[in-house]
Amino acid sequence: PVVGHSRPHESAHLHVRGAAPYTDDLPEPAGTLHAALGLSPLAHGRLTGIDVARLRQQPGVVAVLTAADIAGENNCGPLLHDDPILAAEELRYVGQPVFAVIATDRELARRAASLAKQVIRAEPLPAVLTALDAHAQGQYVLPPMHLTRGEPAEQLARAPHRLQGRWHLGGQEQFYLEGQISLAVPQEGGESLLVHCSTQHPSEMQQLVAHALGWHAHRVTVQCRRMGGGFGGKESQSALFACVASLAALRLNKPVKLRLDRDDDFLITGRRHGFDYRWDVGFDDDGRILAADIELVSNAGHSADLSAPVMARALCHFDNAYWLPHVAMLGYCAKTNTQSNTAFRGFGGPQGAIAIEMILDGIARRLGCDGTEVRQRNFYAPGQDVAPYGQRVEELHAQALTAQLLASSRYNERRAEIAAFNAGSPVLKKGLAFTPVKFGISFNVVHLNQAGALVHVYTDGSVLVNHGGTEMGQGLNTKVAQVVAHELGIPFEQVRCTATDTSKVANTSATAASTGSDLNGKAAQDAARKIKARLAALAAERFGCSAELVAFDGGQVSGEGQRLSFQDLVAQAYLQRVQLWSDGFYATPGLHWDKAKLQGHPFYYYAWGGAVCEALVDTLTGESRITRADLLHDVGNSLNPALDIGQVEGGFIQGMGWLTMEELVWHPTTGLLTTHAPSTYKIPTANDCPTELHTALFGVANASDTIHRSKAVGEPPLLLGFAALLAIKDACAAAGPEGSDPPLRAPATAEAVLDAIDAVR
Ligand code: MTE
Ligand code: LUZ
Ligand code: MOS
Repeated sequence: PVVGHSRPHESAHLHVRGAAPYTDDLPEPAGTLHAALGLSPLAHGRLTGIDVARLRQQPGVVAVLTAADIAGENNCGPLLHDDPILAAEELRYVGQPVFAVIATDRELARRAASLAKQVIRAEPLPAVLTALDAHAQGQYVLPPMHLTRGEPAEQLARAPHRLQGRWHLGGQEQFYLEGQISLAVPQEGGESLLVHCSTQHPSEMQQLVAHALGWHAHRVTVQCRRMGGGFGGKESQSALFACVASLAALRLNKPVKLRLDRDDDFLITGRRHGFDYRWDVGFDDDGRILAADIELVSNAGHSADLSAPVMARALCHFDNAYWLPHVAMLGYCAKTNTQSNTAFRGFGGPQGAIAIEMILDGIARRLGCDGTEVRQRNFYAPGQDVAPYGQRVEELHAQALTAQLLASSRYNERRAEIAAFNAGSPVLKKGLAFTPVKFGISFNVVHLNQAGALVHVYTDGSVLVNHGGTEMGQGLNTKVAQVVAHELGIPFEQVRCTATDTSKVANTSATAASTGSDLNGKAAQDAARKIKARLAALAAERFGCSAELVAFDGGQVSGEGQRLSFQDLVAQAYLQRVQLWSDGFYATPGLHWDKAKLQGHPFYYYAWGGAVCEALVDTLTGESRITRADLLHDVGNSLNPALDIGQVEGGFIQGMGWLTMEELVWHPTTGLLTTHAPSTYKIPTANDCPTELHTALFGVANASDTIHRSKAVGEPPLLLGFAALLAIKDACAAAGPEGSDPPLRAPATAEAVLDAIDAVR
């Protein structure tokens, strides 16, 4: 059996040799030109002119593109049409692309583009740089969203205890190792266009490029073999670069490549939304939440992008693993003069769920009891199992998973050991924390939950698969090939996946919401099953048995004591004129969603998890590290445990990085993002990995009929990183008097840790 077994990523041997081609590694067609973007120097302004003549005189410059040169629509926004490709009248943030220079080589293009400040003429306007300022002015990209259940105000008033708070949570840069890039190549004398694009969403790129050109979609093909990471940052925001490269390529009838420098990538594109919270929670003597009232303000940036579904997911994850009988949530997407924030692993889910974790931590400290016990008392349970948005939570794994994790991590014993350590250590303090995860799987926009695949069986018995998903390092192609090999009973090596291509499978959804293998695995299985049924019918004829008795396994096809190799059967099928290729399709069943009321059944199922982290904090310098982490995560029946463990550990470290070290700083008056390179923006390295890291898979089959009863794994483990922040907070608390609740913000940088300790000392 091929499914359920660990095997390396299908390109691992190429990755480690540096031989796997990414978009920038593709051979450049003769005559390829290079584009670079000229960026707005103002956070807000009225654009009055661009000295294009001066740009044209620069060495190597072939053409200059401005908003006026866009034949179709000047928009690359995914939902609302509020995202200009190039600024037209208004400058909206420092870093906004205003013009593109096309030159004979990349360096010359970049040199000319760097004249932006000198050639852009604009009048400055007042800028709004923080979400709270925008909120105070009532400036949003979308109308506010409400989700209410029960009678929160009445129950709050009646609650024996109240906890009120405000909290700020920073955003996060995707920091994909491969930056944004597109190579647009005119075909057939400029009648059609092939775009190689590093994107999670080839179909959307195809649509947006077609709109920008004023073309029908059938003239544009978008291809992506692999990305060097996407993490949500290439779901919508690869579009601007695909559009500029395409507009330039058609204008000049030459291939045009646009590859961003890291600093420009930071300045132009958005990232995870930072959030500001205000909460008011009522609870009983045991720490059970009776009612919660919460306001969430996200920093959307200058345009809507995906801020609406991100906020919807935040609201639908505030409950995390907990029963909230009475709750009122209000979500605002603040419009600021900064990059437009977008998808990032978890898609608002982490920003929703972390709020309840901060609240529960505060409740436990107020009551003087262990945070884990308080959490366990609040878990969804039979009879208390309906999420605020109306969906029943069907698999209640939190209790069993938590019990298993607390035992394997020796949580209770270590609590006592840490208390003893802290009692004897005035400067270095340790902290311990447990947090659970419940993450809803499916796009929270129903129609996006569909996928298609094409499976070709060649006459030598080898198989080529193409599906709508994209490979960004997560191992999707490996899993889909495993599914197809399993279905046809042939060795993994006999199956290959090819580049994602809009001319093969049409109208695909983004590879996002962790649904890649759920959707494309099922679609590919559907295609393989159709071929298998035709082959089984032929084999049944040969064997003189019924088709249901024909089995495909180990490269053999057998029935009634007779057998034939898969390859021989395929060869015979070809001669009998049996169709040896097929399409496949899948649409997730049972989903419905009322987006105005935020009620329905948005998720096919939930993925569960839990983490226990131990932190060591130097209370004099504020430095911290996670010395041990124990992760237990639910992936149903794993399709490939090695890949899944990679996703769990990678997600955890990425979540930990967000909450403990990755800090974004915009200049308070100019609005320039000052942390725009690895020199100033710190992501976790191998050295930040917990000294001791134990990872295990929960191993219970998915109750829902997913592909081989597996579960999506891409995003949920990011939320395991909450335990890192709360372990640091626990260590800070140990620096203060008994029962202190340090106001630790996230990311918990050394400065944040010192501020938190100062506040309780
Ligand atoms: N893993 C790697 N190595 N690189 C990535 O860019 N993106 C994450 C996750 N894991 C990502 C990753 C995000 S944001 C999502 S939504 C899922 O992978 C998408 O892939 P899947 O649906 O196939 O899991
Ligand atoms: N919903 C969601 C979405 O849950 N996850 C996503 O990535 C997404 N992308 C676009 C629109 N809705
Ligand atoms: Mo992932 S944020 O859904 O691309």
